[in-house]
Amino acid sequence: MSQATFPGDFLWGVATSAYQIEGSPLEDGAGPSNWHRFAHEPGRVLGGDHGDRACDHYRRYAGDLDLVRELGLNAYRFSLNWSRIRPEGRGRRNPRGLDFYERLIDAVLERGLTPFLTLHHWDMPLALEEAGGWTNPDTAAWFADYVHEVAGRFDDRVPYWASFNEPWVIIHAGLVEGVHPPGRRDPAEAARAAHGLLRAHAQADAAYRAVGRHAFGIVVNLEPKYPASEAQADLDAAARATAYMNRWFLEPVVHGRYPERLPEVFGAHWPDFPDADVSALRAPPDFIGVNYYTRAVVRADPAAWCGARAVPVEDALHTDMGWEVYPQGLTDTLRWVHKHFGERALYVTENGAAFPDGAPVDGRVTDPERCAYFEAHLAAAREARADGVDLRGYFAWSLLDNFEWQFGYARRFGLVHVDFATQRRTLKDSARVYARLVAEQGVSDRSG
Ligand code: IFM
Repeated sequence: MSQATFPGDFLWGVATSAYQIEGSPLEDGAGPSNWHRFAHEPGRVLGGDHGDRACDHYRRYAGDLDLVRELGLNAYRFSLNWSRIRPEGRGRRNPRGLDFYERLIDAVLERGLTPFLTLHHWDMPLALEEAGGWTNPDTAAWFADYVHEVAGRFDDRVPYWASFNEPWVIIHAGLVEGVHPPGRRDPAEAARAAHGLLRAHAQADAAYRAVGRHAFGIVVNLEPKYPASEAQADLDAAARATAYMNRWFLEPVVHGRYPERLPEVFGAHWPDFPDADVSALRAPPDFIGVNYYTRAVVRADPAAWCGARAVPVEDALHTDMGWEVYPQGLTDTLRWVHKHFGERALYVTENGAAFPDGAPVDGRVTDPERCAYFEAHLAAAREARADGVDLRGYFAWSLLDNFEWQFGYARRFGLVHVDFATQRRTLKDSARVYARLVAEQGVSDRSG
């Protein structure tokens, strides 16, 4: 890919999230989050890992942002830990939490980077989870109150605001699979919690717009579902899986309705939401952030969730997460969002791959699969733009190797290798490749 095909004001960045990199979760008056407690429960996270230290970004953020700058990028996506700002999630404020994010945002700006802020990337104040989490009807207002406060403080410096990162994962992993907090398997509770989360998005949208003047949107993880055959049963299975994973959050937010096939997925567990409650979920975002990693090929199977079973794709490269590398899926996904959810600004807010990198040798980490991954996915993004998709930015996941949730530190997604014992950072080859691909596009920073 040698020709410039992205405009000069395209955002080229890396993405991170608070619990995965910050460490120091209780520092400076912060309250515990649900993830803090969950990770400390025996058996929840591989190897008993937790985010107490993580990448120590809470202290090392300046050096980490220097790396982003050194790579020639012009944007940085990160999230706030709500529990630093409101230790109990509501009521009492903790000014030192806001001060940390002020230092962080100013450091982002000082390096000519555009801040892209996520308000909720999975870590919820523990007190709120204990009060019922997203199923508590008051949680939406508490979230909106927190959003109002941080928007009032930072909107003069932050042009991009995302309410949630991957709401589907919050609900599916937390309440269907039970592998994230609150760690239960209860489909009826999942449907109610998703509804509460969507109410929170709508209320946060209103709270933001009362004080903010910039772009407010949402970030979803999308995985195109391809039917394993043209048989009607497989086509239906793919449609159900699409409704569940790809439409569940976008349809209410953009169109004020649930996907037609969603009640079919939940069967008797689907609550009878009044029409007015569902249409009130509509809060059209200024942008949609798309997190893309892989695809699924599905076959009808009445015994499987959604009546759809993912079939393994042989002869394809798979990452350390077991995810097939399938760049065409990114083009297809961006086209699909553009077609079904309107001509609004899209950002690839996450894209990347975990591979079992070795330790640095002579200051170098060779990760050819990840280099190839980024080359192919940037080409796929370019193809979507050529088709008329209004794609305005791309963020690689992730800047640093970090705490990969239930897999702890055993899955490495970073462009930068982290030695967790010494906290030494080493650029991987993929960081240099990504930097070169971006440089070829003629990137411009905030100053020019
Ligand atoms: O690490 C996660 C991130 O927090 C959300 N999106 C997917 C990434 C890789 O699993």
